[in-house]
Amino acid sequence: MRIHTYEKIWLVAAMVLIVGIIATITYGAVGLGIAMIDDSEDTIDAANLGDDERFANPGIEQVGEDEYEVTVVARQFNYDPGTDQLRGFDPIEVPTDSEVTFYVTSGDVIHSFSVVDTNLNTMVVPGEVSTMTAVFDEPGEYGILCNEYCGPQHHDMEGRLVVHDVDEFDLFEIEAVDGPEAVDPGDEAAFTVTVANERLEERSTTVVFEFDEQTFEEDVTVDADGTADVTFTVDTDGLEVDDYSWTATVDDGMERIVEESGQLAVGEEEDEEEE
Ligand SMILES: [Cu+2]
Repeated sequence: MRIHTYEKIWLVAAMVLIVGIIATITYGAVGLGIAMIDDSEDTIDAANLGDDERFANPGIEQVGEDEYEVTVVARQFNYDPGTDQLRGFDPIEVPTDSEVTFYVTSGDVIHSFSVVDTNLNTMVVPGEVSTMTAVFDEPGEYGILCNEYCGPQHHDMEGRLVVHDVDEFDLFEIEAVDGPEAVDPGDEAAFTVTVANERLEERSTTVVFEFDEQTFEEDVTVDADGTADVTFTVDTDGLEVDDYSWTATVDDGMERIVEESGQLAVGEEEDEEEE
């Protein structure tokens, strides 16, 4: 049988197209390493995330020299962390030039976690943990959106991802503030602020302590994954009998607000009783 040359060209072109389509689909499904949520990992109890080891305190953790893990809980209609500070959450903050793995789960219904202008995009299913890894080359800011309809305020479900230069990326926490609850007028009161450095390298920061109208500042260097104490002595001289508030803040250039506050009662002067 004689086949016309044009017919042969069209046959070959059609075969190439078919093979190409199959190859593309196979590569997309297997080659990119995109995993579907499946039964290989245990499910978690979406109704009791407070008891879950990973999701009880969602946030960022440094797990290796250039490796970080971010745990995020999506709920109607916010991301913790992620959603605006006005709604009581911190933004998600990550460093550049590091491998950042996101673990996202839901505390109620199906949501999604989509980082705008990137290819980070996953469904978030109650009971399942969605995992994605990314490396950010440049500092910057991205929006986070939920693109699965999840209820009446679905359109309000958004968040923010802030990428900081890795050299300026600090993870300080105030572990405790130790001080008196009450003093006599005119007495001094000493407050010891315990600062924890959650980076796996030595870091420096400034601790600010405010009491009434007095402001104190002290620089402190904290060992890798360690803590340091800073003591501030406030003077109640000239203060009337009243309750005064104090605030301890760590300024680490990040957007998370690291703060503790409390009250000091400056009481009536009492005669010392000997026992
Ligand atoms: Cu949602």
